[in-house]
Amino acid sequence: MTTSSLLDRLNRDGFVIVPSVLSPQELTILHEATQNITALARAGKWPHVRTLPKQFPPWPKVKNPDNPPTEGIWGVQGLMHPDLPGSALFVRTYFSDAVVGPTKALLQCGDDDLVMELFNLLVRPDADFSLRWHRDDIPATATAEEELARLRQPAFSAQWNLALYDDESLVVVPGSHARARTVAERAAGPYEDDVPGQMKVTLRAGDAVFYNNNILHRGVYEARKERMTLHGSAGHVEGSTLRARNVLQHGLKDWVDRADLSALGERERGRAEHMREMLIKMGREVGELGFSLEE
Ligand SMILES: O=C(O)CCC(=O)C(=O)O
Repeated sequence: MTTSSLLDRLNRDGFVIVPSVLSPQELTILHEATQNITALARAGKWPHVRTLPKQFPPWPKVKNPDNPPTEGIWGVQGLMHPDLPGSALFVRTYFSDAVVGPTKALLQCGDDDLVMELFNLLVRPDADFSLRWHRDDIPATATAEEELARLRQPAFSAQWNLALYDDESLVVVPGSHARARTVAERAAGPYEDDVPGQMKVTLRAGDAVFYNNNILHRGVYEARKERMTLHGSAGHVEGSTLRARNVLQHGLKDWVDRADLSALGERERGRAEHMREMLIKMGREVGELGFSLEE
């Protein structure tokens, strides 16, 4: 797909699927790595997890193998955290051309404009679970005017899900990133299964979806269906004030300066050093901002 058709689709629908971002060989390697860290996380041996039934940050830190997360987890946080076993592979994936290429096309920028943001893993929950309808950085209590004021600003970030197994957990209302909620959407219950126009985003293993994270969306997860979906984002330097809370609420500030970039090739390393520097600068400038959404 050309750069302009990628962007046209994102602008029109609020999301765009990029097929086969990963090769079968890359998938095999990432399957093993994600299975390993998910096993650690389920066993209470990695503290940065998304615990059930909590939907939004902050999640409690869990590190106690004798008492693993009681209701289970639905995500592993901090894939580039230097203390996570095997984080070098995730660092290579996050800063690769395969991911950064579409990001630059969608943000219409070059490497020097990018800011490092989030990189987490979404996994099969231990019990069936779903997220309510939401926009990532606009609360459900917002008036139509407040929604529009935020939605009319440039997104300044590209967020993506990169599926390592076939995945259709993400449900979106196409086009809702560009307008306030309709009367029906406002009246719908938080877990309404039949919002007009809703659709599942269907990804084959290796496909990515890039989406505006203020599209109206939810997640619907089955405990019995394997899920390992890389969930990341990168920002544009011009949007750092707008993006700061959305990014820093995930706790990166505590470790980002220690992320190990040494496994990268020279070009990717230059890109990564700069993106990280931009994130650290954003953290310095904005201070503590709290959290985007309430449970
Ligand atoms: O599971 C997904 O793909 C969506 C996750 C989501 O909506 C969120 O983390 O806010």
